[in-house]
Amino acid sequence: MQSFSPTVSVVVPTFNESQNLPRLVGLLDKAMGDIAWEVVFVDDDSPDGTWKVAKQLAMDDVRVRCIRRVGRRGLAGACIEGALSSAAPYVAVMDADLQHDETILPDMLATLQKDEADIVIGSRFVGDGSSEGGFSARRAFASRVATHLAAFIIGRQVSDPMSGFFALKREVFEAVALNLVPSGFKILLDILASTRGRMRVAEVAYRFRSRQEGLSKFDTRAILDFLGLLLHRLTGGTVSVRFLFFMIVGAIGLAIHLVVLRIGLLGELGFEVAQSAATVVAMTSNFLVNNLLTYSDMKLRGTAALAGLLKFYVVCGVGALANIGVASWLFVSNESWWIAGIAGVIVGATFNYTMSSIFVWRQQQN
Ligand SMILES: Nc1nc2c(ncn2[C@@H]2O[C@H](COP(=O)(O)OP(=O)(O)O)[C@@H](O)[C@H]2O)c(=O)[nH]1
Ligand SMILES: [Mg+2]
Repeated sequence: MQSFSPTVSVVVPTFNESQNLPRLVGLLDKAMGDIAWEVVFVDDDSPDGTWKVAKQLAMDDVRVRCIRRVGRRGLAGACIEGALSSAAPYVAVMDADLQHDETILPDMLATLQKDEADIVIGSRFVGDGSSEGGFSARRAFASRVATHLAAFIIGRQVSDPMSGFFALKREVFEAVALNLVPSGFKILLDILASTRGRMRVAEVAYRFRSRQEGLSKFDTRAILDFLGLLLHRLTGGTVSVRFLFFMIVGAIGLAIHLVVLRIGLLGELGFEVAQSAATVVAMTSNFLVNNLLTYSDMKLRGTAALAGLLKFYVVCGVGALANIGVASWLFVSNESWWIAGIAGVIVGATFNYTMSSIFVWRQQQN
C-alpha cells in the first residue's frame, strides 16, 4: 500500500482567503525542503468559496487537505478541529494571509524534535522579529497592552502571546484541546493560559508581512473575545466566556428596559402597559445582541432566528417566574430585601443562560 505519513501538519484556519491559498501552498513547498508535511485548511464555509479552492488544490496534491465546517464560526475552534484531524507527530498553526513567514517552520520543527521546548512560537517581537509594514500603529499599541495583560494570566513573559503562528507536539495539543474556548480568536494565549507555566516555550523571530489579499477578521468581537478569555482564566476557568457575555448583555438589557419604561410612563401609558412594553423590547434586544455576540459562532438566521426569538421569550418568561419565586421565598423567610432581590436575579439569569444554551442556541456550553 502506498503511504504518505507527514511529520508535521500545518493547520491553517481560513475565512474568505481564496486568493491566498495557492500561493501559500507554493511557499510551503519551497520552505519545507525534505520535511514530510501536509497542510490542513479549515474553512468555515467562506462565502468566497475558499473551501472549493482548497479542495481543488487537494485534488492536485496529496499534501493538501481541507475541512469545510458548516454552521459554525470561530478561529480557535477551526484550529482545534484541524489539529485533531492530524495523525502527524507535530502540528503547526499559521494564518492563510501570508503574514506569517513560513520559512521559519523548519526551525520551529527542529526545536521541537530536539525536545528543547514543548511549544515554539513564531514571534514578531523577539530578536530580528519585526512587524514593520504589517501592523498599523494603533494595532501595534493595542497589541502591546494586550501582551502585558496576557503575561498576567499566563503567569510568565512571552514576547508574542497573541501570535497565531506556533507549533507543538500533536499529543500535547490533544491533551489541552478539551480545555480551550473554541469561539475565541486567540488560541495560543488560551493554550498558554490553560497550561499555566507547565509548557517549555521557545520563540523564533520572524518578520510579519503585510496582508496582500482579503481582509483582516480582527474586529471588536476579537477584542471582546480577548477580554472574555482573560476573565475566564482569571476565574480559574469556572466562569465561561459565553456566560460572561450573556450576563453583560443582560445588564445592558436591564438598562434598555428602564429607559423604555420611563418613556412609556412619560407618555402616560399605564404602568402595566409600559412595563410590558419594556419587557418585550428588552427581551428582543437581548436576543438580538446575544445572537450577534454571545453566540456569534452559531448565529441563527431567517426563520430559525424567528423561532429562536419565540423560544427565547418562553425561556425568559419561565426565568422571570423562577426569579420572582426565589426572591419572594427569601423575602418571606426574613432575608433583607436586597439579598432576596439579587438572589432572584442570579437564579433567573442563570436559568435563562442554561436554558437558552440548550433550547435556543442548541449547543453544549463551554
Ligand atoms: N475557519 C476560520 N478561520 C478564521 C476565522 N476568522 C479568521 N480566520 C482565519 O484566521 C487567520 C487570522 O485571521 P486574520 O483576519 O488574518 O487576523 P489578523 O491576522 O489578526 O488580522 C486567517 O487565516 C483568517 O482567514 C473564522 O471564524 N473561522
Ligand atoms: Mg492575519
